Amino acid sequence: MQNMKKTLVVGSGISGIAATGLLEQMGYEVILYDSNEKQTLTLETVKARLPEGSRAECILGALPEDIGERINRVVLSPGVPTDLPWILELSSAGIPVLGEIELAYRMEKGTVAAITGTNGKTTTTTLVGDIMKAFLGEDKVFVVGNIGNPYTLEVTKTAADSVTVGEISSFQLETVHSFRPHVSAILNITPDHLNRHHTMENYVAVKQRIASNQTKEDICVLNENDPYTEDFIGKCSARVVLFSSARELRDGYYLKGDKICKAVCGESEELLDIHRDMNLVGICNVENVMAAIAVAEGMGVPMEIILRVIRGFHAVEHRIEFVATKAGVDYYNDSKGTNPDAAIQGIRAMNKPTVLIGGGYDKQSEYDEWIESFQEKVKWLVLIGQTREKIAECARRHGFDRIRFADSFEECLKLCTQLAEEGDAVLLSPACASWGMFPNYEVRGRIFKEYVNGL
Ligand code: UMA
Repeated sequence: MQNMKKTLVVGSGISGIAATGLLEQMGYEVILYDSNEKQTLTLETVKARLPEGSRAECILGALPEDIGERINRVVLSPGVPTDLPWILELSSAGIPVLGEIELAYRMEKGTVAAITGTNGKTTTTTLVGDIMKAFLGEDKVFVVGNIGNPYTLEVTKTAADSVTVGEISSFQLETVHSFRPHVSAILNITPDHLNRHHTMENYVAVKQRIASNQTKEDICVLNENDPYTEDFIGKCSARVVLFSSARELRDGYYLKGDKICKAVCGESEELLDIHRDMNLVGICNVENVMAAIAVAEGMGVPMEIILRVIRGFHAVEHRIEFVATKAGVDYYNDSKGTNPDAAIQGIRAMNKPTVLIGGGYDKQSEYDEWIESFQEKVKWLVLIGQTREKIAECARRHGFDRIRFADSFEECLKLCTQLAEEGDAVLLSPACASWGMFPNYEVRGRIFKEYVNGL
């Protein structure tokens, strides 16, 4: 009887679809469920996302009452809160609830490095991935997780000599149980996702789960200059390796003047000059680079390879890409922010008052969550394109009215330079596709960069 029960996969986004594919490949039967809160899905659209040949049963909306009788396991997508009443009910009925990351990890054959933190995860993960590829070869390294590539999509390709580098969000850490990276890193912890985790204490505890199965044979890289990660130093079960952008360390990686140094028992050596040897800017990127060095060394990569990759590493083009500082204003190109979710990440990455460029082609998106993420950070919203009225109307509904319209991209860029004051940032992260004004987002981003560099 037990064998006839199915796995309930919750969420039909990229994680849920990939998890369904993996489970079916392993011979399990799947019910793919999406509560479809936003009312944007139909059964046909969900079925069209399924891997070819999938026999998964799809359910949208409300779950049938007898669901507990029909399943023996629940696999959650990261975006699904773990404290929904029906999940708690299934869990207290003895049905195991695990996340997509945990499901994949149980099939992992190689070694895992995992990176979490409120900011800098994607840059650090990408950099560690590049370093590992330079060391082991492209086909032996899998870069997965919150970065946008579900772990369940890649894990069957892993082997004893492969390495998986995971960007792991707090959402994903909520549902890991046996996940044990050989090297983990917590880059920093600042208030975020509190609507999901409710308190800062919960959020910090969830981040620390990245190391909860580690032992002294493993390594946990921590930011010595962050109160929450610093507090974890004495409590972490792994061997701790520190980095600091604020002070010299006796052991670990630190910034001294313009140099990134490494110290072992008080003996220190210079590794990099942050201006000459790095193409990334900002102290947060110095921290990301130090963390990446620590993770890669922990994974056994020779320093010479690590430094070579760092020297050639550039920010991902069009993704929160720093362009230049002009008249004290930092300009960022996030032209790849073509939907509200991606554009929310762009706003999150800003740490100063921001003049934001939004609008473009109408993909029938809802802009509420994007506008809510403005909080105190966005000081002006300059709108272009087909969606500008719709976005402006949505912004006003949310109490945001510092809005300006521009009829062309050129007019918009001029307006931004007028509105931005010294110490501000200008961010192109439109939450819309570029079509109608540009052939694609790359062209939009390049025109933005040319304009900024010409200022
Ligand atoms: N859904 C339900 N019930 C719910 C909530 C959602 O059925 O209670 C359904 C939605 O209707 C939707 C689906 O779940 O159809 C979406 O699932 P998801 O939100 O887990 O999204 P995925 O497409 O699977 O993408 C997820 C991550 N999304 C989130 O954590 C919100 C992606 O991170 C990640 O790249 C991907 O898995 C692969 O691992 C995005 C993100 O915004 C980039 N992450 C947050 C961040 O970086 O701050 C944590």
